[in-house]
Amino acid sequence: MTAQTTRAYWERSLAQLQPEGRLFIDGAYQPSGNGATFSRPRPMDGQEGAAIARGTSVDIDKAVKAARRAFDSGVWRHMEPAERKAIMLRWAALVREHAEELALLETLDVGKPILASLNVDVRLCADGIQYYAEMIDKLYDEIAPTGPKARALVRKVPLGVIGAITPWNYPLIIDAWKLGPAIAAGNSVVLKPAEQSSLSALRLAALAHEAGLPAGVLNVVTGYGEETGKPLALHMDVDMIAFTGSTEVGKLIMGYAAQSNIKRVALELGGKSPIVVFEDADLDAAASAAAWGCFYNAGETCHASTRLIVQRSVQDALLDKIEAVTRREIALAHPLEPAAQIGALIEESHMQKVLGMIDDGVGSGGRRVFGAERTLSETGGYYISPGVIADVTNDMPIARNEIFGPVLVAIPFDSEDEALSIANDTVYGLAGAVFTRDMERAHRMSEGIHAGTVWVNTYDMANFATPFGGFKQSGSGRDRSVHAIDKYCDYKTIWQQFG
Ligand code: TXE
Repeated sequence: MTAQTTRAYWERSLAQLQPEGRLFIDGAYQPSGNGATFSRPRPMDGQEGAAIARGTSVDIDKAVKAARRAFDSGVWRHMEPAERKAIMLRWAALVREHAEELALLETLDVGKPILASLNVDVRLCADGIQYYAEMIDKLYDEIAPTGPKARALVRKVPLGVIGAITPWNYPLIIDAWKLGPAIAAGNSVVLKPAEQSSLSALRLAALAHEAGLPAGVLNVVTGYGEETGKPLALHMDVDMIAFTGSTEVGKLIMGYAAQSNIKRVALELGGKSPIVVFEDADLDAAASAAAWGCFYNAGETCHASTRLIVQRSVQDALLDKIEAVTRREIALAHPLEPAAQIGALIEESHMQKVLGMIDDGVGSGGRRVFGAERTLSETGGYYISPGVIADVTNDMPIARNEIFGPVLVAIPFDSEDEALSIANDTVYGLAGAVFTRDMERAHRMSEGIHAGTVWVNTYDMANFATPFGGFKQSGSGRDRSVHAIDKYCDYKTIWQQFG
């Protein structure tokens, strides 16, 4: 490897980077049908970013046709499983080979620290593709119990053309969560990345092609949600939409599916995840988990630990420890600074929205314990310091709405029943955590918190073997794990009569 430890190294690498902004359809880069492009300010410094093709319904239609052709031809789904696996493994290897380039593209688009992009986002993207590659030659179909004169084969078959609509907070990781299982199962995909983060998706598709994925199996159409995501979700020849994004747009996606061809829909949406800390907990561990759980990725994480529900007797001690951990460990800096632990927010309008929510919280009786203020404005970028607002009640907007910034709210409680009821008093159900040394209480609370993932005395542990997704308005369907394959397949029964 190289001198990844200096900012100058990354500045030089960035200066040499030539991002590709055209669409990727049917195995080749191409401009949008009408030649239009768009660009946006870079989160790290507000300078104008790369020109990106501004797709429309015409481009979506072209990409869907290419995907359908590839699917119908059987060029991918009927290829020998061992060969398909080898291609996807090569793809994962190419992602690792191009790790620095992909990390720079990600940091350029999202404003996250370069070493986080490199060591977390790119790594998990490659790991995700590899995980599903390795499943390809290990999936068996079933034979149903029948009488001796007949045989019923229960085949798990790919759905066809999948539309994947992804967000900007973890573009490479979430793309891999969708593309890995969808493509491993034999489908073709049209990927519509968020307009804020197109670059890594385009490069990912080109690398897939370089690895040997046949043309048309993976297509990328960049552009705005209304202009590309909507026609994709309304398309009559798309069999499923796999979406990660806001609950608001998730509801629209369900509507589009209903208005068009009843395509399947899998949704991974917002969260307002509770982290419940009892007075008998290891407060140092709880403080570290609460701070990192909420502030990592500048709080732009759907399962961030945004509501600290803390037993009143230890509230002050815990808040002191959270402040100390944050100041000691969670350095906010320019994303090309290797020491940065968190970087910029995605765009100015989002930063203003987060600042507005903080003001509203403080104006409605919340107390700013530390941070939660605009900072580094001289860079031209969009930075908010990680911080805590205490004395919050669960009915305040700052406790109910997803902030998607580095802001933790603290809500005190007195009894276990009250803690559980506050934890579950949310429209979301993505994740949650409990900190206590009493294992019976840990068991009761982890069963009681209504969320797709509950952590006990930790936060944000994950690997590809564990499903990820939510209950309630956090969505439906699961990413990651062997189960994710299921949502990109359906069962088909074939009866054979003998004699
Ligand atoms: O999300 P959108 P935004 C939450 C978070 C954030 C808020 C808004 O609270 O502050 O959502 O973010 C595409 N038809 N999350 O506005 O709009 C869009 O182009 C079809 C949580 O960026 O939901 C992008 O590709 N597609 C979340 C994707 O939807 C449409 C991650 C997500 O964008 C569309 C991101 C339409 N009408 C935001 N409108 C998480 N679960 O992690 C937009 N899109």
